[in-house]
Amino acid sequence: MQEKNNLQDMNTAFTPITTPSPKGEGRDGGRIRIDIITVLPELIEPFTKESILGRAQKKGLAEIYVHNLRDYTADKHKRVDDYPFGGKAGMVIQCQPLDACISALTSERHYDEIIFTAPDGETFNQPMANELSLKENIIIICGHYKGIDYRIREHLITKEVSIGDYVLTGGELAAAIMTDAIIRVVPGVIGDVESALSDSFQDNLLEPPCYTRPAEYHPISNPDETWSVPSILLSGHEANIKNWEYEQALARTKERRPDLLDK
Ligand code: 6GU
Repeated sequence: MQEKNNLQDMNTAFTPITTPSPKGEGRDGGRIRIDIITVLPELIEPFTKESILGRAQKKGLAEIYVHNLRDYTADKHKRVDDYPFGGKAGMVIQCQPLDACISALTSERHYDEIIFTAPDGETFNQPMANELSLKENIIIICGHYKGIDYRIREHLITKEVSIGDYVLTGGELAAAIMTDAIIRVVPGVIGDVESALSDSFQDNLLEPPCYTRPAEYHPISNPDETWSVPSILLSGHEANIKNWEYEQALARTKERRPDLLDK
């Protein structure tokens, strides 16, 4: 499949050593499945049904399931957390419901990655999204409260991921961001393959500016003024346009994110 090859090239180009399927697992053209485990399914479920993620599922390119951790607790009051040993503040999610939920999933199919969202994880970026998009089945566990019992992290989690250097109240937004970034690079999800491949960060260059009609716009605050689209974009000269866009991308990257050019 042509698109698949493009994606693999992309991964090879931007991940130092890319072995998408080190043990022969991973996806071979089929759909990607992401299972999200959370105590707040109502926060994340609507997001997975809308827009590009919703369409990817309708097209059969992805499956996203959201599991309520509370459905897996053995506690008669449906509790999933308890006080931390050692007298610290906050609550900790217990082993039992997490073990039960993960076991229920892994008894049905092999998972390539069992991810835990946490501020102390490896920082999520485009190469990680590309790599995860090649997997077949992924679990993402949303962290909450003070955290989860560390034994789950030691024994069941295969990857710990943070989305940046700030602390969120829970891992749901992180899971949503990761799911979005992973699914959108699955071949066929974005109509125009080019558009996923040419994004900022795929080539370590920020995007050039873009414009749409009308070519001349008169702002409401001063209708005598004219905001014009750069004339080169109207020239119809494809090579010159490509060259201009590249120059713009390079200049914007130098100005805003010089660190990307050192990579
Ligand atoms: Cl993955 N979780 C939480 N709680 N905070 C974060 C994060 C994740 N990534 C950055 N901050």
